[in-house]
Order: sequence, then C-alpha cells, then structure tokens
Amino acid sequence: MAIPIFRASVSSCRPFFDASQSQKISPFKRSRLLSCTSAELNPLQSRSELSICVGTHLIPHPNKVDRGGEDAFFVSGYHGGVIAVADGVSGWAEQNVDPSLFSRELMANTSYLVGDEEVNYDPQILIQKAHAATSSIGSATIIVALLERNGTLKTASVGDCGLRIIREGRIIYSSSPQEHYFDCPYQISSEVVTQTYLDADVSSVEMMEGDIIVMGTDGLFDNVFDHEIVSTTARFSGVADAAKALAKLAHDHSKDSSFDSPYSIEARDKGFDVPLWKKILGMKLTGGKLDDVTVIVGQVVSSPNITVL
Ligand SMILES: [Mn+2]
Repeated sequence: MAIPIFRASVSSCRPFFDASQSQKISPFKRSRLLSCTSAELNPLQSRSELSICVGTHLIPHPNKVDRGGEDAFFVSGYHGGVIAVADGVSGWAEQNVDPSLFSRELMANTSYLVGDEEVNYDPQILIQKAHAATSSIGSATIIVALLERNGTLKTASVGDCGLRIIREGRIIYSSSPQEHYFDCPYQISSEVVTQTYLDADVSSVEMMEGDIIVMGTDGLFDNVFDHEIVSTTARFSGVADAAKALAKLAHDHSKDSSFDSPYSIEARDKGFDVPLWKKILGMKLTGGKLDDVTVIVGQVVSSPNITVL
C-alpha cells in the first residue's frame, strides 16, 4: 500500500455521539458570566473551580450529507471538561475505505480512555492510547483539549485541526497546524509510517473565567479568519449559537468562489495560483474550501455555587 498520507480535506461531519446528548450547552456572556449548567458537567466541583460550557455544530460537506461525513468529535464532563475533534482523511476513499470509520473510532476510544489512570490528564498520552486502541483502517488529524479544574487547559494536536483561545476580545493562543506540504497535514494512521502522539503540538494555558475556546477541524480555519472568529463569538450570547454561526460562516465561505479565504491565501503563498494569462488580467486564485465543518465553542466558567455529591 502506498504511504497513506492523504488530504484530510473533504469530510463532513457527524458527531461521534449526538451533541445534544453529550454536553451541556450553556450561554456565555461577555459582560456577565453565568454560574452555568456546567454543574451538570461537573457535579462535584466546588465554587473555586473552573469548567467549560460547550456548544457544538457540524455542517457536512455538501456531497457527503447523506453519509454524515468524516469528521467526529466528543465532549466530556470529565474533570473541568474535555473536548476533541478528529478529521478522517478523505483520500482513503480511493482505496474503498470509508474515511469516517477511523476518525469515529478514534474519538470513541478517546472518549472511553479519557479517565484512564495512565493518561493522567495528559492529552498527548490520551492520543497515544486512543490511537493504539483504534483498529479501523484509515487516518485522521486530531486535537484534544482537557481543562483541569484548577484552570490549566492542556492541548495536544496532530495535524491541522485547530484551537483558539479568546480573552477579552483578543486571541491569546492559537494552535499551530502541522503539514508535510500544502494540503497534506500530519495525521495518525492505521499504518506505521505516519505520525504518532510524539509528533503532537502540545500546549498548556492558564485559563481565566470568561475565556472562550474555539476548536474546529480545518473546515473552520481554512474558511474563517481569526478576526471573524473573534467578532462572531462576540455577537452571540450562547456558546451553541456561536458555534452554529461560526460553522455557517465557514460553510458559506467554503462555497464562495470569490472569497479570498485563509485557504486561498495559503495556496497562493505556496505557489498555487491561476494561470499567468489570468494574472496579467489581474485575476488571482480565490475561494473557500469545501469541507466538513466542525466547531466547538466553550467558555470557561466558575463552577456553580452548589456542590452535589
Ligand atoms: Mn477537513
């Protein structure tokens, strides 16, 4: 088999499990924070601890709506909250492998292992163990973020899923996408020749109450600029509404051939462009990238002022 480094591009998304069943969607407000329904995420927290309220939204690639696409994600109330997304690499379809199988099983295993003793709140080790437990053929990009109750957000990412942290209207942290070359991200795989957890980009960020986390697959970040992420999250009073708006914006941009997207800008930077004669006429390569779009928006909140046994 050829080295299975494929583009993760065209994927659409269906959550590993339904968002409405897996998380507490609670409003976030910039001016007045809520002692939100994260109580249900973290019923054992005390007042001084932090957790995240989470909203999610998926929009599948237009050509993959019927199959649900190839992205997967999960949200867990473990500790201060765990969020993760994976993007199944679509090139496997050329070998008659359903690209969604690997990403979904990977997310299922990540969810299952999140409380594993050996993982010990380390998202990089969580990726290692989830990868090892995944038996499907395929590959995927993946990002995992785990909030400790003391406010430390630990992240690990292989490939070009992404994460932004917004504090008081400014992005204070961005994950770094990893790729072999344009449109070919790092990925973990059923094959032994690709990347592993050891290649992950890892970070640790001290979070504050009110901070907003935006996580997504490349379908978001290839089609939406950071300033749009900031302005969009500021416009909505709930994390679910913000996630939906960001996903819709990404989807709309992905279908707009005249939009000068982050994807088209990077393409031109890497030497891809319209033919010379079109350049002479002042034309350039533009457009978004059709893809599955997965968006998770979380806001850091104080735990509720109740403690449930
Ligand atoms: Mn994608």
